[in-house]
Amino acid sequence: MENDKSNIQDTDPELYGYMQEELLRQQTSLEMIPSENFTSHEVMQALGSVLTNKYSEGYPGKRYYGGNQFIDKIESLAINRAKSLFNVEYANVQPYSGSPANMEVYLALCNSGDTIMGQSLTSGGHLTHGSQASATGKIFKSVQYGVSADGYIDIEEARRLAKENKPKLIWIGSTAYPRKLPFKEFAEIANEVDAYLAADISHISGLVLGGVHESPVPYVHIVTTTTHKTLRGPRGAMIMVTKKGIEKDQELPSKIDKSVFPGMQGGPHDHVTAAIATALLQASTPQFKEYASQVVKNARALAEKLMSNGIKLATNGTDNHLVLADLTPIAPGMGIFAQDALDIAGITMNKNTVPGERSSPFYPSGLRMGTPALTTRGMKEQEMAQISDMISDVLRIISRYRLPDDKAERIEYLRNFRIEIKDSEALKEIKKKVLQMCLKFPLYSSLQHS
Ligand code: DSN
Repeated sequence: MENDKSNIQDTDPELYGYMQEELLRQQTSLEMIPSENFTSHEVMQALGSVLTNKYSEGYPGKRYYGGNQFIDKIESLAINRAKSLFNVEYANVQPYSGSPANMEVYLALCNSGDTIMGQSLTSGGHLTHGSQASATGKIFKSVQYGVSADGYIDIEEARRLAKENKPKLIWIGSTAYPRKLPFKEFAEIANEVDAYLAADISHISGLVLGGVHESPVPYVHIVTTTTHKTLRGPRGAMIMVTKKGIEKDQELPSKIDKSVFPGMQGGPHDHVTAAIATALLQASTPQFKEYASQVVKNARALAEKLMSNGIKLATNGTDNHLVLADLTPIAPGMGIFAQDALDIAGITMNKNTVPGERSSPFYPSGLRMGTPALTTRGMKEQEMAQISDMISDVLRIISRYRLPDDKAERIEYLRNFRIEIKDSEALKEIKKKVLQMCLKFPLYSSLQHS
């Protein structure tokens, strides 16, 4: 066994070098992918701890292996904090991440071939809410609702589809939707067709705990969430059952426990469970409420300045942590050009489909951007306005490029585009401004956190 002083820097310099490069990238760029965040030293201490060594199949007090007396305390702590903070009756903190968590909900409630309903991927929903590209769209009969021309969830379409198809399970929750989620309206729909209603609040769980987005808990039976987005914890997930869920089906907690283990997973990742526990403690503080509130203020400031710079936004703004820019007025399919050029300028975000997409999911016309990570760095409305100007400048620089109609031509055209922008002096100038801003908001002093 290596001694306690051995260090990855000395024993694996190649890997250490890549890790240092990633640290530098995080420190020197503007991280605007709305599902990402910078977690705390405490969370990283838990992740980098001896808890990674243990196997703990089962649940507190009911393990298959010995030696779990302290893991039991850690998992119970995480469960109790989740129950108390979200005000739910039951919590399972073992799901490895969001997609397995959602699959575990299906496994608890549905049989293959059952009808389920969720928001379509192209209108901002998640793959696991029944997309044909996901196992959930193949195993179940999936019905998909969308958004109206104004970008808001089409509640009447969802109601009609639910009545026509009688889904067993309905999802409400999104990955690229800039507005408040209509939990109450979906509760009425689920009630009308006697469906289970699950809210996937992965993107907004930090906003819910911070009191700046309505909680789904009074309206739905089940809540799933990842723990690494606005919640700012480790990469992991939770499944919760509400009082309403227990009233509908007393067996829900035991169905979900069995579905997570042994249904889908093996041993839980105990180091992640500990990190979830400490992230939940942090999310219970007044500072976290301030953080969540600032995330939303920053997204609004970003949206307002982008719109005043002439950029079209889906729904003309935002209620939450993200903004969906619709670049169709420049040209359909501009998302990929914008994502690549912004990357060169040190601004990280992702191309995305927009409501009424005229291009394709591979070459979409939108850009999804968010404020959770920038807000963790301490940036406020003033920086958001400057960043909006930088984004607008990048879009102007690339506005002459057009996605070829001919699919074969696209690869060559994009290759040439990438060569040209790599040397763009205008983009380099923006990158300098990005760097100056990043230096004012330092992030992590090193890779080591214990
Ligand atoms: N990848 C996540 C996101 O970016 O929203 C969803 O799984």
